[in-house]
Amino acid sequence: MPSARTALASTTAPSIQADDEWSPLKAVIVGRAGRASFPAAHPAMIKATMPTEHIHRFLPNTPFPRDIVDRAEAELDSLAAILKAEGVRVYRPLAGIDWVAEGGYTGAMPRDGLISIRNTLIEAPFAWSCRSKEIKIAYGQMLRQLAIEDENARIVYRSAETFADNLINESWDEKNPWVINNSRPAFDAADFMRFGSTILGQYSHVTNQAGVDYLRSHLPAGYRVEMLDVNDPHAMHIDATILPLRKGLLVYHPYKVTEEALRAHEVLADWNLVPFPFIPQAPDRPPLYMTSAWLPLNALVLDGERVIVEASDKRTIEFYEELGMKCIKCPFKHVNSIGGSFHCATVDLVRG
Ligand code: ABU
Repeated sequence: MPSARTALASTTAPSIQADDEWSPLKAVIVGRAGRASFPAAHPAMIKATMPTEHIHRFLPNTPFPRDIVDRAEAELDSLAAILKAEGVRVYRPLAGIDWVAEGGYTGAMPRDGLISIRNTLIEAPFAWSCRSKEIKIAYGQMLRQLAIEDENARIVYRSAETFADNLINESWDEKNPWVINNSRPAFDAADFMRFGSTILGQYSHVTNQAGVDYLRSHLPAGYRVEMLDVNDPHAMHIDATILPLRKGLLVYHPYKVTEEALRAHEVLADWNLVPFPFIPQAPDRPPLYMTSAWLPLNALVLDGERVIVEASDKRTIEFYEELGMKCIKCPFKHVNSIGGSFHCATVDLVRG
């Protein structure tokens, strides 16, 4: 049986209270890989979003290589230890889940499935049906605990309407750029970034208009979603496209978004917007099965002064240090291999 390990409750601290990406991180979820499996989403969804050279691997009952998953699990444990040492309260999901048997993916990428906005934690209505049980299975016990710890915490679970599965856009082409239609709400939480009362998002192969409307309908009062103009024909997740390092300073992927598009949003109008200065190189191994090489932008900011980065990535460390950040180094290449980096592998619960 999987075992649960959650942080001990504090009777006074909030369990959910965060609405930006840079205020001091006080409590965070760090994922666990479990027996992670290539997600067997609809082939058209895989083709639209995954690296061409790995598309053939995304079949049912296909675990990621055991050595990669074991190392990814150890890297996630190291990240959790680093965060605890930095004074952050860390929550972990159930351990040892067999995602191959579940027909699922992994518990290592909670950012895709959960977004915190003030005291509200919203479960994403995943477009990929193979991910539909991910939060319930790995995080259900934790979410119940968070609600018990803090009577002001509000958790929005997926509604029944979001489980219908006729999302494939059969006429996907240049005029209809997304592989999903608008037949039910769909979004991945990682298609949104929080800037206080403004949340910037993108439409993508996993986020449709009904999903954006659904998110809007569950926001606390005073919060709004604005959609960013992004140039990414394979769009899936905005968290390797823009990275706010602190209030007033944002790094962006210069091939996917322009300074003009960013500055069109009032919340960024007077920010220092800095293009990432070089094309990141994928490591020789392990393979990046599910992402581009732009994971240096998928960093986790602790407080506008400290940021967690891949330990071996000297060029990114130098760049972020030039921008005044202290880089905390953590090896994470095996987590990268199965789907993302520090931002993907975490959900900030309390900041400020
Ligand atoms: N989930 C972040 C991955 C983004 C990218 O592949 O660039």
